[in-house]
Amino acid sequence: MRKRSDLIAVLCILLLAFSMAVKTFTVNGENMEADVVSGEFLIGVREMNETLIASVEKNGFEVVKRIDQINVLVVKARNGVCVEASIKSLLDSQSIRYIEPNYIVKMTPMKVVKVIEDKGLQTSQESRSSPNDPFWFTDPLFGVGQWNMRVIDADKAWGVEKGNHTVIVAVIDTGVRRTHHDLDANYIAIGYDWVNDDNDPDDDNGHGTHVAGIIAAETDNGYGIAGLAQVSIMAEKVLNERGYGTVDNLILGIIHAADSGADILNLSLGTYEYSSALEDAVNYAYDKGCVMIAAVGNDNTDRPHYPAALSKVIAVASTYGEPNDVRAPYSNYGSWVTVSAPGGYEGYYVLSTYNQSDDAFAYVYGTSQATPHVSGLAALYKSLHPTATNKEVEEAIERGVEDKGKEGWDELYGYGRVNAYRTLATIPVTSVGGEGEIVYLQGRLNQPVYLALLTSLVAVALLTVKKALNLHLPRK
Ligand SMILES: [Ca+2]
Ligand SMILES: [Ca+2]
Ligand SMILES: [Ca+2]
Ligand SMILES: [Ca+2]
Repeated sequence: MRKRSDLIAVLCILLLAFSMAVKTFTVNGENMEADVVSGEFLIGVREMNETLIASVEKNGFEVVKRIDQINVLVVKARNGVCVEASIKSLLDSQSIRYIEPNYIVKMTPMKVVKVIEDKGLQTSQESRSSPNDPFWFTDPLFGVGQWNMRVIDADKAWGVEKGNHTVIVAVIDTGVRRTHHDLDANYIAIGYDWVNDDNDPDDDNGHGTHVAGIIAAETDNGYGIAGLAQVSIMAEKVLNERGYGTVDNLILGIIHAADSGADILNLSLGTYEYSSALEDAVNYAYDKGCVMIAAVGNDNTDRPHYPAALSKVIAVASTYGEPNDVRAPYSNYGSWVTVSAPGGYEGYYVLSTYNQSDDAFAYVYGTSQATPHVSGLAALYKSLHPTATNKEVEEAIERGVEDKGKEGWDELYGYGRVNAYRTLATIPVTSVGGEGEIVYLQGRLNQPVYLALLTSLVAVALLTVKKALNLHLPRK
């Protein structure tokens, strides 16, 4: 009897060793590992019910979270359980769609070049230059100021639209320093900290605060930098102080942002592992009307990086330089790239808000920095055309690009490098008014004012209803 149980234990350990073998793959000739949370799995079920949960628990798993919106259970193997055998037995059931490891996601690594403080650098708010933010034209270290905004014609775009606070952008990242002096006017506290399980998605890393400033730092306040869009910014903290997180928390952040009424989700993060549950979450947010924008990654490889490589997500590659920016050498590439945007490199770093103090700014580069330029542009377009669907926002961004590299779409730049002014000034939205009424607008800017007014009124009414409904939804 003893012998038989020993044999089962050995078999179990062998099976376990096999199932937990670290997956390896190659990037730039270097072997990389797919990191997972040991013993944790995501189970996609056809229909959530108590019988099913009981059967999962009977098979040796503890259900730690249930994500009803996409029918996913997050489970933990109990001590001494033969994981491989349990998974095999569960997969035999018709009611289970998939079982996958809880993968580790990482912020798209950013290189912090230098942190500075803007104390005492304020210019007069009445300054005639526009914008009047001191770092727009120049900066203390490299002297190129906000080349990244100039190259996409942000200042010309602001002549068309500066942004509207009814539009919400969710920064799904390491959190945001909400007290930063160049962010606080645009921050709204409706996000969540999934890492520490509290109501304050504060930033203990710096990455999320830098991303947030590119999208929505306060422009024309005579201080710091100019952000691309004067819209509302919320934070979902899914990455810890080192920039690491888990797929289950990323999923919860995406779903919570979508349920909180976010219009645009910025995802400067990812994993090289495909996850069905992550795709389910992206599809959920997409069906709620969210525009999702993600970084292609910084490893100069064509290996698909998720969620950027998912079809419903806009994948952003990185450029640098002025006046003729070119592909940044670290940027990933491939058939899955949608567009490119300034992410910075040697001498041309992206200057934005940082978490070290309420006056801190940092020079950084990476596809993490390219991505929020596209999120900011999506927010401006949504402000100008409040009824535009996520598909229409994406099309307007793609059609407004400046072609780079090989003619037409290519693997390095996607459709091309985004241009904020061209997207706002020349790309009409095809369906305005909703309720199946299609109004084709040619030269949106020349339309009578009342049409624009009507559109904004409808949008404000819709958002008010949306927010009123959201107030009654549970947080988790
Ligand atoms: Ca402020
Ligand atoms: Ca917190
Ligand atoms: Ca500013
Ligand atoms: Ca091209």
